[in-house]
Order: sequence, then structure tokens, then C-alpha cells
Amino acid sequence: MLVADPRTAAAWRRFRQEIADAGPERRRAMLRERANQSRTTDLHMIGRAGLGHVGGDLSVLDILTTLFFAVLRVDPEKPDWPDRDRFVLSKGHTAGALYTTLAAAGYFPEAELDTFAAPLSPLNGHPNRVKVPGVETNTGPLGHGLPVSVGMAVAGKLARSSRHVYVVLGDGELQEGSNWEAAMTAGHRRLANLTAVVDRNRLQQGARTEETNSLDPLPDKWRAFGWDVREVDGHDHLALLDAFQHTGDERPTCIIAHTIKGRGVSFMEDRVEWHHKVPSPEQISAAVAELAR
Ligand SMILES: Cc1ncc(C[n+]2csc(CCOP(=O)(O)OP(=O)(O)O)c2C)c(N)n1
Ligand SMILES: [Mg+2]
Repeated sequence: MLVADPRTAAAWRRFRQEIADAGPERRRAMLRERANQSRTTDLHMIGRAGLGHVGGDLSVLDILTTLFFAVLRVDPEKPDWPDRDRFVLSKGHTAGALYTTLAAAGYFPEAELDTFAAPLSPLNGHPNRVKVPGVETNTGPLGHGLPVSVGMAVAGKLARSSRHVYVVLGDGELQEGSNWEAAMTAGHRRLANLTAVVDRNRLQQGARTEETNSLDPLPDKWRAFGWDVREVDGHDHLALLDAFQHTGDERPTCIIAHTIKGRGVSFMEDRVEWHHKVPSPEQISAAVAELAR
């Protein structure tokens, strides 16, 4: 098991406070810059490892950055604190995005990212809860994160804990039927302590979601299962922050975050082949230069 990096964790705490104290435009700029730093780290990490899911990583990084830098009640130095909020990345193939975010928050030293996907590294291609602090459950096989999160939310209620459960799902992932069993149970049990975020980039592994097995009208589907549904631009940090506000509604929340797969790198944006293609060193340089602009 990896251990926390106290210096980075302290910097994360200070940065979180600055973000909380900032006015809206400054807050937006700080979160945007932080997310783009993680995008850059992620690109280098994937280039080094020679594998990864770059398109889905770039798609989800604004959501992960908003959660870890402005929303989640967590402590990277106490990853087992019982009343921490729970975060589950159900689209586990984008582990790279989670690892760069966890490292930036100090859950483990950033130097560990150099070992991504290497033999014996704890940072496997999909997240493992026994090896990586901050990972609450193993994911990778799509369709498991929401059912497990529903269990976590039920457990939180039984324990009378104020902890909240957040789960991020891929849109292609929603074609797994297990999600809809879990959604039905969450609606039935009125799990107000559960928020699901759908990374709605409209692409899955080899094609568009709507060509493969269409999801629309997606908001209506979640509403029909008893959820409070919000739709936002999933790259707009302030809109995401708003959507994460609890209204006191006694229903689970679904945030449909409209995103672009490959976000931030023009030659990757909305292109299906970048699901798990590995960029060349020249492509990484071009991508990093674009993100720095
Ligand atoms: C049960 C299962 N079937 C197939 C796969 C292989 N797979 C990995 S990612 C992926 C596509 C996921 O698309 P989406 O959920 O939209 O993710 P994103 O677009 O954010 O990358 C597939 C089919 C898997 N991981 N699990
Ligand atoms: Mg998708």
C-alpha cells in the first residue's frame, strides 16, 4: 500500500482553502489550471507507460479536479477516516486520471506515477483498493461502481453518518444493465447521500454511444428511476460546483456532465481512436504545448 506525501497534502489543503476563499472567476481559473496540470502529467505518464485511456482521462479530469479540490470531505493523510466522503471511479479504465488527481492531493508521492502500469507497480491499469489509498473499490469491469456505491450509501445511512457517496460513470458504461438495477434501488431507498456523475462524452470504445445502443433521452431515464437530475457542461468548474450543492431533496442526484472525449488537445477531441491510442513523443509535446496556452 502506498502512503501519503505530507508536503503535497499540506499544499493541497492550502490550495483548497484558497479556492474556497476566491471569487468565482479566480476560482474557475484555479481549478482550470489545476485540471490542465493533471492533463499534462497524465499525457507524460501514458507516454512513459506505453498504454492508457487518454481520451476518457482528459474527458473526466475537470470533474475529478472539482471533486477533489473543492467538494469531497476527505483527508489524503487519513484515507481510512470512517466519516470521509466516498469516491468511486466506476469507469475504471481511466485510472490514469484518478492517479494524477490523487497524487496532486498528496495521497501518495507524485514520483510513483512514473511506475504506472509497470510490473509490480501498485498503479495498475485499473484502480485497486488494496494497493492505492483513496481508491474505495476496485473498478475496471464496467457496471460495478454504481451498485457498490448504492451499498456504500445504504451503509452510510445505517451508520447515521453524514458522509456522501460520489460515483463517476462512463456513458457507454450505462449500457450495462446492472446500472439500472442499482439506479432503481437508489430511487426506491431515497438515497439522498448518493450523487452519480455521468461523463457524457457520447463516445465509447469503438463508436458513438447513440450508434451503438442509444441512451437518449438520458435525463428522463434517470428521472423515471426516482433521481433528481441536473445537466451541466462537464468542463465548467463553476457549473459543476453548483450541481454538487445539495438541495436537501430526499432523492439521489444524477449529474449529467456534457464533456468532450480528449478535452484540451485539439487533435484528440471527439475522436474515437483516442480511446486507448498512445500518443507519440511528438504528439505529447504538441498536446502539452496546447494545454499550456
Ligand atoms: C464489462 C466490461 N465490458 C467491456 C469492457 C471494455 N471497455 C473498456 S472501456 C470501454 C468503453 C467505455 O466507454 P465509456 O463508458 O463511455 O467511457 P469513456 O468514454 O469515458 O472512456 C469498454 C467497452 C470493460 N472494461 N468492462
Ligand atoms: Mg463515453
